[in-house]
Amino acid sequence: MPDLPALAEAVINGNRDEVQRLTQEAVDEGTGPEAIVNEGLISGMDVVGKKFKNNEFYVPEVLIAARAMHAGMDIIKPLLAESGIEPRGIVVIGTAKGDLHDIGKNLVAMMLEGGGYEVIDLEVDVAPETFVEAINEHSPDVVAISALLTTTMPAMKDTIEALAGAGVREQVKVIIGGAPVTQSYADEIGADGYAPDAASAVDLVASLIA
Ligand code: B1M
Repeated sequence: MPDLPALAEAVINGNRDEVQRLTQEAVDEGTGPEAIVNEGLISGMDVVGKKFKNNEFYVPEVLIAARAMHAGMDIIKPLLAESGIEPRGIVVIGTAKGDLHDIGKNLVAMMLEGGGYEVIDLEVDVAPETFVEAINEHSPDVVAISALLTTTMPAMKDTIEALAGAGVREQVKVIIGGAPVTQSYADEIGADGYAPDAASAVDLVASLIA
């Protein structure tokens, strides 16, 4: 029997070698990739997200757990592709134009990947037209924009307007976040949602594309 609870525990503890070993063991024993992802890797990241929300875990622990989760995903990804299992959704993410802060955005991206979503990361300083191009290229369910500067928050509004101008606004849900961002700002600029932290962003995406 593959030990998927132990795999989840190894993710929570950020033990990359153990995650690799237990993932490979489960594959060798014939466990389906979906079970390994859902009952091992995602289940572990789920706990990490909850601990982060409750201030039991801080940024370094989340980054280390995400790195461990990725080590398992590297083994599973080719198998998922072969078995034709679809991701829960596709999210295009980036920081707003002019903004170079990427630590929070990376956390959100990693938690989303840990939650079973395919994430297309446009990195930092992403122009509104680049978001439009990414929608046309990847057909995502959600566009996620992060901003850490009050001066780059207006670029989130510009992005939403650019999506509308290009006729793709109705194809996607737009979520925003970052330290200076609020729910009322999201309402003001017509975003579909706001999340205060990375774990809440995963819940938000799930609720928006359910
Ligand atoms: Co900058 N910086 N910085 N900085 N920096 C801040 C943000 C600042 C608050 C510092 C300060 O003055 N006290 C201030 C902004 C003031 C403001 O506008 N209100 C500031 C400034 C002014 C600047 C520069 C202008 C400084 C200068 O050059 N004069 C400059 C701007 C560069 C640019 O972007 N164009 C600048 C540069 C930098 C560094 C490059 C040195 C570095 C960034 C390195 C990097 O990201 N690779 C940096 C850093 C590290 C910070 C602080 C110290 C930390 C930010 C961080 O990573 N936090 C920050 C001060 C502080 O916060 N103590 C500061 C940890 C991260 C996990 O949190 O990003 O909030 P956060 O993400 C959270 C949530 O917000 C949420 O989830 C995450 C985890 O739960 N979240 C989302 C984030 N994105 C989300 C998206 C979502 C949902 C949730 O959905 C889409």
